[in-house]
Amino acid sequence: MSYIEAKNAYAKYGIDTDAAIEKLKGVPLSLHCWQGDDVRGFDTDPNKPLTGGIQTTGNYAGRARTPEELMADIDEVLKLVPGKVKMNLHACYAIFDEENPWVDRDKLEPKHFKKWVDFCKERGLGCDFNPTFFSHPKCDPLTLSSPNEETRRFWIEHGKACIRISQYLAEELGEPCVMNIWTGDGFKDIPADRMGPRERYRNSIDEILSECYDFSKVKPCIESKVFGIGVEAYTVGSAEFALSYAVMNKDKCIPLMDNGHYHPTEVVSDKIPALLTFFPEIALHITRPIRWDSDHVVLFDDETKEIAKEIVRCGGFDGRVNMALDYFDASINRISAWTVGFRNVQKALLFALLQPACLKELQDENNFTRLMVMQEELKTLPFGEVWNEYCKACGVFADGEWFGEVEKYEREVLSKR
Ligand code: RNT
Ligand code: ZN
Repeated sequence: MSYIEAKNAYAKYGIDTDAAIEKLKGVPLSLHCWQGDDVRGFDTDPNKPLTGGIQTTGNYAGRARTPEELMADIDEVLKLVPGKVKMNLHACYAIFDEENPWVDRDKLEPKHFKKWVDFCKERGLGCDFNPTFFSHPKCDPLTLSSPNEETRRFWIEHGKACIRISQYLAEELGEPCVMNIWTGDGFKDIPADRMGPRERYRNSIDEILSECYDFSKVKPCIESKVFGIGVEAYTVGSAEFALSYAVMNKDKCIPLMDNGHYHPTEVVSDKIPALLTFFPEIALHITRPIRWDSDHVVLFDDETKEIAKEIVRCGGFDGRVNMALDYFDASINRISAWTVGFRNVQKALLFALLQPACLKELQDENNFTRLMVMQEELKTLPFGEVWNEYCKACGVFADGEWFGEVEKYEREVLSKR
């Protein structure tokens, strides 16, 4: 079937495929740099364990070990993904050299990200940012909620440094910078004090956000979590904590939901409209949890499609939803992991843009029978043709064509590392 035939098939339902393609092209999706090196970064010993309750598993060959390798790998991905890409960096990806030697996280400055700014400028990308509150000797294991004042101070200073870096990224690149605050603070076993750490966490975030920034350029987020590996009994930044913080500080920050951070029967697709009823703007980490926050590569699965539908329906394309990927698989080719996940979110968004407006009318008319029939029929319209047309419009390979490039890169570059 050709694109024209597919376009006509959709037109029968009153859906304009050309308009959907046009719309999707302009909406940014953040590409997380940490898929390329298993969340190790460049500022500490690369062989140290990943802490904070997150874990990468697998040791597929070809992990990026230096800024140059990571940038080269990202360039490969940029060739293979359609749509508007934004970079997403963690503070631990600061670049040190002779001119700017290593400093600890509390002393980081914009200049340590100058090479990333150049990288983004050359490719016309905006950039999001994250303080790194894990995998560091100063995690005791708590960070912003530590009872040790020296530890807590260190991490507050890190957070403030990251606000300044985010402001720099936003100004240099001319796109807002979403700066996400997530810590793995919590306990493996039943705590004796649940409120103390939360009060300290709140006070620490207050201090970080007292740093001067322009809220239209720097968008600090508070990401919640239910539990992590080794942090099973208690998480300081729980859902209620993070959401309450965001509600009480609406003029300074926005809530961030990661769809791996809830109980397995909860769905973020339903939480998006709930939050957007009250917040002008929210942020998302799009991932795939299997049984826990396993951070598997995002697939074109039902919940990803449902999340995309809610983003489209609730004004996500008018700047209300900041979208970012967040997963890390070290057991497969990392370029492919990045590419598959990015393409799948784009696919889900395109699929969502191809839902007809009449569905809402059917719901409002209580015509649930027809609504079900329509929703089911839409699933088998010739979506693949529209998707391939979108890839063509973005100048990237269609499905069935891009993987050869990854194999070639693996042969020529990754296998030699
Ligand atoms: C961890 C959180 C957090 C991290 C990244 C690396 O569970 O999802 O967002 O994955 O900051
Ligand atoms: Zn996340």
